[in-house]
Amino acid sequence: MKLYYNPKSRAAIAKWMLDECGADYEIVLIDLEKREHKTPAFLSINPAGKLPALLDGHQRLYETPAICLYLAEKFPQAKLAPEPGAPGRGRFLSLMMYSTAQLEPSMGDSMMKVETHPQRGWDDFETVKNVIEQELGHGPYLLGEQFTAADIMVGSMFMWLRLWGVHTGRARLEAYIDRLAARPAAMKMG
Ligand SMILES: N[C@@H](CCC(=O)N[C@@H](CS)C(=O)NCC(=O)O)C(=O)O
Repeated sequence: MKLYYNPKSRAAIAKWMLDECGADYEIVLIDLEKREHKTPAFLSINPAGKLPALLDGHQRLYETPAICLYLAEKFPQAKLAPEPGAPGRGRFLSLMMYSTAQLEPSMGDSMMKVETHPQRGWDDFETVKNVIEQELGHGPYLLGEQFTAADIMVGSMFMWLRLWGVHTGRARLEAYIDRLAARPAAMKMG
């Protein structure tokens, strides 16, 4: 497998997932300043011209949650997703999508200090934090004792926030981020 990567990009999330899977993979470093992500060769892998992208034989993948779901299926022994039909599977899939459909844009609005318009499909960041806190419950992870790809997708957003010096203002979320950051394979950014 080849991961198209730059440490200052969301590809760090896909790398975290690969490392939690114990996968054997090659890094293809993409220089964003040189716009290597807009070359015909890269666009033939991800037509959107964005990182991350993953190549696995003839399979090409883009969009971080799709990459994480693919890897969770490919490495079932890593137990990074509840199996189809297992309790928690529906909540797991929902959280995977929620991470990019609501958490990420609401965090973006908050960072850029722009008003959130819920008719666009996501709520303001405080409301989204309420949802994540509720889903986390007493944890330690979103699915209880089982660490999953949903923690990678959701947790990585809060880890970026922390890197930018912003705290959630929620003790339970901060303790959750500490727990994730302490994992040996945890996302390394920048
Ligand atoms: N929704 C996409 C977002 C990908 C994305 O925006 N990647 C950024 C890096 S973090 C990128 O490649 N930006 C370069 C560009 O858009 O030109 C995902 O999760 O994979």
